[in-house]
Order: sequence, then C-alpha cells, then structure tokens
Amino acid sequence: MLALKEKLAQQIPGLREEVRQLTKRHGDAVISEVTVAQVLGGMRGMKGLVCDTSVVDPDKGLYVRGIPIGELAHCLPEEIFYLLCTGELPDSEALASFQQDLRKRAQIPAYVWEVLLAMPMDSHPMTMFNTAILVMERDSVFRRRYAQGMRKEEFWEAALEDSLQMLAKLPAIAAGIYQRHAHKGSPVASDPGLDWGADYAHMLGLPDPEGDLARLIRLYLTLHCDHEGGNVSAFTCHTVGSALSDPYYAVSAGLNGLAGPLHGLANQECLQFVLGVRERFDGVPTDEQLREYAWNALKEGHVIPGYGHAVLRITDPRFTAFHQFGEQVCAQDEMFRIVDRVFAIVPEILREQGKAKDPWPNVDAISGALLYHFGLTQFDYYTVLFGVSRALGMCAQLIINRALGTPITRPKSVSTDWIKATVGQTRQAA
Ligand code: AMX
Repeated sequence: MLALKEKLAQQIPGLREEVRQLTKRHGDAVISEVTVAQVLGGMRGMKGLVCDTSVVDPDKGLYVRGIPIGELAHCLPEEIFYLLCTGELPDSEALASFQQDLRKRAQIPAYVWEVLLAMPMDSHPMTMFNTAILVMERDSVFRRRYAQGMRKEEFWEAALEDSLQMLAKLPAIAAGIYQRHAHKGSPVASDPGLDWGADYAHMLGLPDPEGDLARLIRLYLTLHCDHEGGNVSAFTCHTVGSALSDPYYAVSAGLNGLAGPLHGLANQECLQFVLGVRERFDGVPTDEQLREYAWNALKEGHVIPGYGHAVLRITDPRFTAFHQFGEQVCAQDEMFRIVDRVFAIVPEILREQGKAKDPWPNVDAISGALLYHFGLTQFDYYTVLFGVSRALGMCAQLIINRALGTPITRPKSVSTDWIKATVGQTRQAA
C-alpha cells in the first residue's frame, strides 16, 4: 500500500474532478432550507459545510470514513489519521512508514520549551498547549512557500508537511506541559521504540506496570480524533484555514474553541461533578442520593456535564467503548462505579426535566474517571489530551480542504430587523 503522501497524491485529482462536476452539474440544486430558529439557535442542523473525514449520525454516533467508531476502537491513532486523510486504513507497511515519518519529526525546538517555561505556572494547560502550537508557526512550510508564490495545486502538500511536523511533536509537548503543570519536574525523554500513543503515555511519567495506561491513551486518542465539521473546534479550524492561514494558526484557533466548557473542557467539568458526588457522599452514593444530588444541580441552574449533545440522540458509542475498557481494567474503582451509577440515574432525570434534547452520556461523561484511575488526577489537563487527538481530525480536514481548493468561509449574516421584516412579509403573503 502507498505511503500517506503518495496515496493522497493519487487520490486528489479524482476528488477535485468530483467537486468540479458536482458544482458544474448541480451547483444550483437546493439541498436545505433555513429557519429563523436555526439562525437564532447556533445554526443547529443547518447544512452549510462539507466534511468527508467523519459523519455524526444522531441515532448511531460517529462514523470515521464510513466506519462506526466502535469498530475502530482497537486501531492505533496513527492508523486513524491515515484513514481520516485517505478513507482507507493503512496496511502494516504504510503504517510503519507513517510512524517512521512521525518519529523523524518528533524533536521539539528549544524555543518551545523556553516559551512554556516563561509562562506563569498557573496558566491553564490548554493555554500552554495552544501557545506551544502557535509559536511553532515560525517554522510553517505553508507560510514560507505561500510567500514564495506556491501554486494552488501544491497547497495540500505544504499543509500536509506542517500537519505532520505538528502532530509528531504534540505528544512530547503535551506530556511536557503535564510535567510542568503537575509540578513533576522536567520532561520525560521520548522512547523512540514506542508508537505515538504509547510514547505519549510513557512521557506522562505515570506508573504503568501492565501497559494499561498506554492502552487507555491510545484508545483516548483514537476515540476523540474527529467529530465531523460543524463542532466549534473543527469549524473554527476550517474557517481560519480557509483564509489560507497555515495549519499552526488554524489548529491553534480550533483548540482555543475546544477549551470552552460546553465543548472540550466538559471532560474537566465532568470529573469535577463525579468528584463532587464522591466527596458529598464519601464514596459511591445510593441511587436515591444521586437522584437528589442531580436534581439539586439542575434546580440551581447547572448542566450535568457529560450529558447531552448538539447532534447525538443516543448513548455516545465512544462512551460505550470507554465503559467496556473500564469494566475490563478497573471495574471496582470508586470513580468508575460513580460514573456507572450516574449513567444509570441521570438520563431518566434529564428526560423527566424535559429540556435536554439528548439525555444520554457523551464521551466526556467517562473519560476523566478512567484517567483519574491511572493517577492522572489533574483534571484541568484533560482537554489537552483531547486536543492532541482532535488535532488529527483538524489536520486531516485542513489537508483535504487545501487539496480541494475550498474557498474562504463567508456565510451571510443578517440583522434582527431584517429577520423581523422578512418574517412579517412572509406572514402577510400567507
Ligand atoms: N444538563 C442540564 N441541562 C441540559 C443538558 C445537561 N447535560 N444538556 C442540555 N441541557 C439544556 C440546555 O442547557 C438547554 O437549556 P435552555 O433551553 O435553558 O438553554 C436545553 O437543555 C436544550 O439544549 P439542547 O438543545 O439539548 O443542547 P444544545 O445543543 O444546546 O447543547 C450541549 C449541547 C452539549 C452544550 C449541552 O447538552 C450541554 O451543556 N451538556 C453538558 C456539557 C457537556 O457535556 N458538553 C460536552 C459536549 C461534547 C463535547 O464537545 N465534548
């Protein structure tokens, strides 16, 4: 099987032709209509973006290139990146070549550590992570080549080059941030014999006698890789990239969105919720105690973190994959048992309350408890892990968009007065 770059080079002319034909033959076909509620409601359900790397089916969950995420749980994140970019899983030869490529690019420039060390110790780990990515923009091949007059047909190659340089370095940067944030000392050296995910686990420097933490980190990186194109981080990255800002700018921007409490930061908040339950009841509560606790949280105007989703309407299959892992590895762990009880109680309460369209757990409802089990107890770090993984999807989307010559994002905004006037005219006409 071809190596990643060669595979993309083989596919891209056909993909370009497909888009050209679609625009030429069906450019004025109507595929969606837009309601006032959608415009005022965060564009929910509005079809205005193309994303071929993954699709979220409200009733089935995430499909990566047509494969349900549950069926990919055993894959290495490197395999997932190849799949995201090309639509095919690599064979062992293509995988080895990709892993070697990443390995060659893994050295972190000294200035990245200098910048991180200059930041206040109490900076949020996501601020450190996004800053590290942004400062590496100095080395962007995309920006340099663009300034030299790079041809449009070559944009994807430069985007791929920047993406690989960035992705190769993220585990060491993220693990170094963990060491600093958790006051554990200087970064742990990478082990060149390990795969991308296992090396990240190794550099976190936590005890892992059975290799279960490495398995969890790989699973985490695989499950969080992508979630179609309209979520805050993907959409932000897409929009910034559409201005031909290079991948460092675009991914860093996307990750700033991931840092929001309604998006990636939810896993931090979720663990806080579980810890709050444990503290309040000095361990695993009874179902009745938990019911009262959850109702009180809702009555005080809080959301139950880890529950609900803008698109999904089922238990997130990524939650299920983590749950299976937890049952195998730490079924008796107190935090895991609390997560399990919350899963048994909260959906019925949210249904009773009747506000959330999706009362089921999303991936964040469980991931933190598993990390906690392995001693990764600094929960404000969790979104960084999420970010390392989501960078896979953001980079894949950028590479494809540069290959297809996707134009700059520029939807039309309208004023509230325009909506009022237009709705009035529609009513009169009816
Ligand atoms: N607890 C309590 N209320 C909830 C709720 C929850 N878990 N989920 C939704 N609701 C409420 C909303 O706050 C909203 O209330 P309002 O009408 O008073 O504003 C109402 O239900 C309708 O919301 P929705 O249409 O079902 O959800 P949404 O698409 O607007 O938002 C999400 C989706 C995820 C932000 C929301 O479900 C939420 O806040 N969940 C908790 C935070 C969370 O788990 N975020 C992680 C998302 C996944 C990710 O990106 N990592």
